Amino acid sequence: FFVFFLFLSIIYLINQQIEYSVDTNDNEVIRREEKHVSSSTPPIHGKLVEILGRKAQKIDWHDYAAIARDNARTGLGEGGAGVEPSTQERNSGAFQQLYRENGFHAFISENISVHRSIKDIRHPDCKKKLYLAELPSVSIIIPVRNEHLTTLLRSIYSILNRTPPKLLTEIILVDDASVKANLKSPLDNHIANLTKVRIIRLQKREGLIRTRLAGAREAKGDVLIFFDSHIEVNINWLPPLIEPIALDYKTSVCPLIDVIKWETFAYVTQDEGARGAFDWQMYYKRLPLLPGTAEKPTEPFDDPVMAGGLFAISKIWFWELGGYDEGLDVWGGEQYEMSFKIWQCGGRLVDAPCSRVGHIYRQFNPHGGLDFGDYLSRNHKRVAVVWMDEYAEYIYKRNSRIRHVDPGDIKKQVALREKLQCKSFKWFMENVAFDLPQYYPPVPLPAYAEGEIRSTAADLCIDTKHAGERGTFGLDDCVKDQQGRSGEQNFELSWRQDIRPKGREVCFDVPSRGKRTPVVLFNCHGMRGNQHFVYNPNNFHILHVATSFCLDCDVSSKMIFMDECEVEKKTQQWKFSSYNDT
Ligand code: UD2
Ligand code: MN
Repeated sequence: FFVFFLFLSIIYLINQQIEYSVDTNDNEVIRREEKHVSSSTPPIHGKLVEILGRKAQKIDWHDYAAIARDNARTGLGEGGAGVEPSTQERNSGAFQQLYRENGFHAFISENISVHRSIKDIRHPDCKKKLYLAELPSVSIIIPVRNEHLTTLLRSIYSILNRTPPKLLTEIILVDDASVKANLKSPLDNHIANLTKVRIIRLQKREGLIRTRLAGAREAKGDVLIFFDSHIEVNINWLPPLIEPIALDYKTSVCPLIDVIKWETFAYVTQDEGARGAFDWQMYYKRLPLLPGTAEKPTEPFDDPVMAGGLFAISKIWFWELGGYDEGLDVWGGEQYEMSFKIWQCGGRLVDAPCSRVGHIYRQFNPHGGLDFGDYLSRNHKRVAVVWMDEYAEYIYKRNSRIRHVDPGDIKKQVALREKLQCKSFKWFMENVAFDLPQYYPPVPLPAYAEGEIRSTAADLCIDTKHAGERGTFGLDDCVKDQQGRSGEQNFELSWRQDIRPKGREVCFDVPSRGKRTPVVLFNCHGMRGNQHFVYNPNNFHILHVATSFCLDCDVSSKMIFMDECEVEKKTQQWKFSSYNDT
């Protein structure tokens, strides 16, 4: 018995010993995390955890010498000013060629220093903010497909000039098999002088998602930051972006995205932030900030969906989440995949308003990608099937291409969701994107009125003739058969109380109040304002609520405009094909 007791005691002591050694190990958290990381990922730095253990001393991270150098700069485009092309430049073949290749006026980039200064447009309170003295190191990953050289170089120098060197491990450019003739060797020559910048070249085109993955696999920093290849970072952008990650490695952070205008390269604000979302056709959308956010202008706020291009994530967390789905091709959908899995699998996504990064929004997508077929529908299908549960049906209802496209092999993604015990999409909709259905209802609500809008003053109908944004329009002969003619006379007074050509995302918009003010088409914002109309079936008026003016017309010139309402005026009386008064 004694021997048996001794044996039990020894077993007990050994157990205690093991537990004790685990409990007191400084790297305990890291060890636990390491277990989740696949063996193909690089070794992990212990730094994130070191920081958590230390007293959180905060410091002012501003580089005042760099700010002074920026302020002293003079020249074209400095201070983030826009540069207008001369008429001669604008008419040149090179100017137009560069626009076609890039979807922005890359020609302007040649006239601006790659070291230019930008304007500090942060909220004034950001200038006083302190951040943790110990922050993790970062690897910045930039996919590059046929980028314009000086625009790319400006992205790189803006980072090198405005990032604390001790936090910047490296900038990794990943060239997605670019085919631009004058890109490769000038880029190599430049980079040869920059110790922290390196380039990985892919043998064949992989699309931006696998290109980012290739960079992430090589990254040595604690935090991965993904950027597009046409950005400029603003003053002190990095500390606010990574502090939330130092505090909780499962928090991922987006900067506020400013606009570098595609026409002039002017650096301007978009607004003071919004919360990212989507509609049920999978278009990226923005929701207003929640009440209370504006009162704390320097504090990170929850963001349901990232825009996609610019964000920071702990390297450990990125690989725990399996990185990106490698089955996503070319462009698009990855912002949903990453956002949904961050939230559903126990993380958090925030926007840090004191971290601002400018981005050139292109006028069109110059990447092509025809070899990949309908990659966007396939990407959306993969995301919907893996992450959206029963809500995927709302997507399929709106877009049958997504319903019918084959998502390919999704076993790995499904297994990951299972392994991490990720929450349902219902949870995401109820807890994170809880106000989304208010703006983008999953089940479409009925329109107030539909069909043609016929004037009672003459046998004429409103016809937008497929005009684009900012387009004006007027009256034309009513189309008897909607299929037979080239006009666009089929409208909807939607449940949002805006008027739009059926199936399109442009709305009647009245930007000002005054006699005979024109009506233009504008991207629908769904926020009423300038796009808010109501129909009165008793006097047949179409009333613009904000101006209290009525839709009016001139029969001989076939023009339409807004004017003071007059009850008996025939030119202000309109009939929809159908009106739903419930
Ligand atoms: C937005 C995102 C972008 C990405 C995309 C959806 C922002 C500011 N930008 O589109 O990052 O999330 O939505 O997927 O949120 N590229 C390649 N290979 C390709 C195509 C593109 O490497 O086949 C590179 C390209 O050089 C650029 C980046 O990927 O650096 C993003 O492409 P983009 O700038 O054309 O996308 P964008 O801004 O329209
Ligand atoms: Mn971009």
